[in-house]
Amino acid sequence: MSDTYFPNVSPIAFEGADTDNPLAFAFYEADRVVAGRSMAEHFKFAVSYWHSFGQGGADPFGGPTQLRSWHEGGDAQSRARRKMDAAFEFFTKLGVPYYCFHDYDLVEEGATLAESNARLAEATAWAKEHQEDSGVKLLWGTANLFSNPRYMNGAATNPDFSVVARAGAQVKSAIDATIELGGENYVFWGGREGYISLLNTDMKREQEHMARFLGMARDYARAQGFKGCFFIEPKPMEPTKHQYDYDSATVVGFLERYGLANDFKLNLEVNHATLAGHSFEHELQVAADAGMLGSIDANRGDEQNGWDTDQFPINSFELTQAMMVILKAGGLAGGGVNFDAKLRRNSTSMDDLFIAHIAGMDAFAKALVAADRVLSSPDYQQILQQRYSSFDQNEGKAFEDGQLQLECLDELAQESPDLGRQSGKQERLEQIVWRELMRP
Ligand code: XUL
Ligand code: CO
Repeated sequence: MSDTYFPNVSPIAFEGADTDNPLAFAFYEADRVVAGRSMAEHFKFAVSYWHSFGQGGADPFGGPTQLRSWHEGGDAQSRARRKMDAAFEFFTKLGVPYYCFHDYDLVEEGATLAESNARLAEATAWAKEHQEDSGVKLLWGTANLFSNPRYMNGAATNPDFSVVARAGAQVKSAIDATIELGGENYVFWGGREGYISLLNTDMKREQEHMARFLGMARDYARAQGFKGCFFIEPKPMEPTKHQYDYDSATVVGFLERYGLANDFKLNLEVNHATLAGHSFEHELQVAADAGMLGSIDANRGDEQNGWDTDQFPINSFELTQAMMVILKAGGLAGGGVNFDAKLRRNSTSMDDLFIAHIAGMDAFAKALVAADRVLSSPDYQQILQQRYSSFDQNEGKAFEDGQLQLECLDELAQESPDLGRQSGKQERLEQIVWRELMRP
């Protein structure tokens, strides 16, 4: 293992709940079996290339603060090479099995499409070697269809066909790179796919273009032998005022409407859910109920503002409720847990990057154990079973089976005694979740 970029950090070990060592896991134990699978298998943790190795710390009022040696000196490909060496040293020391990238995280975009493609092909070859040496795998690849000014009016939904074609070329190369690296999934996040003003927007036509574009990408990848899943990552806004992939329910409807539901699932991000006015577990549940719960982008927002702050996840009470949905759904379909999270602007030291990921992995591990205990708790099961029990027999069952007409409901209501006001037991359920989380 190389020791060039993080010389003061040894491979991160599990030390147990009593550890005082910030560079050790307190709860995440890769091989520990919970609900029939190891923690490593449940989560398939991935580090995001962009937040962790890109130019970090910039905000609308000032430039980057997290200055790293791989951002400086040499030509573009030498910077890309050093960045990748640093990234794989980090993945290996942290002990994560996966990483995720956009095409132009691996390399800087060139002056022409041909130059960008050549750079990407070269970096793909380096990544392949690194993957073979380290055993780290690619959870998903994607194309950055939002940073370049050419995408200011959208990529797949741009009103100018020449931009749509350019976006297609970029997706083709990003799919090629993903396949070459054995990527298990391919992601579409449409940050510029939406509108700023309806006055200049033909929404129906743009959405049809988006569906056509996604179908073409799917057909190309399948023809190249790609067996993985395609994920759409919903987000309601930011950077565009209104994005077409608003939330889980919107995307499920879109995929079904355009015949894409067999190949596409959802990649759900915590802070995107909260921007849409939903809890994360709501978004997970909508996807799970549609059989489309594919992957998650782990992070958290800030309770006091409405931005996509992409902070590292730390709230195990909320994560427990998310893990309950994931466990009940039988796990993530093909995906994993990608830390789409960034350090705060003033967290500038190298160990901050390790600590942020370690704390996030620990928070998930604690939540998984608690979620499994809640789901197996007789009290929890009984409260839920009891709540819907009137549909398990007699007229309630006949209603579910479609055997009653509205007149029957009228008759039953006439005969029925006083209507039940059965407690929803929310506080008791929260107590169960909290106690299971606190239990050692
Ligand atoms: C942006 C976001 C993206 C996607 C990949 O909010 O989440 O980084 O995850 O394009
Ligand atoms: Co994301």
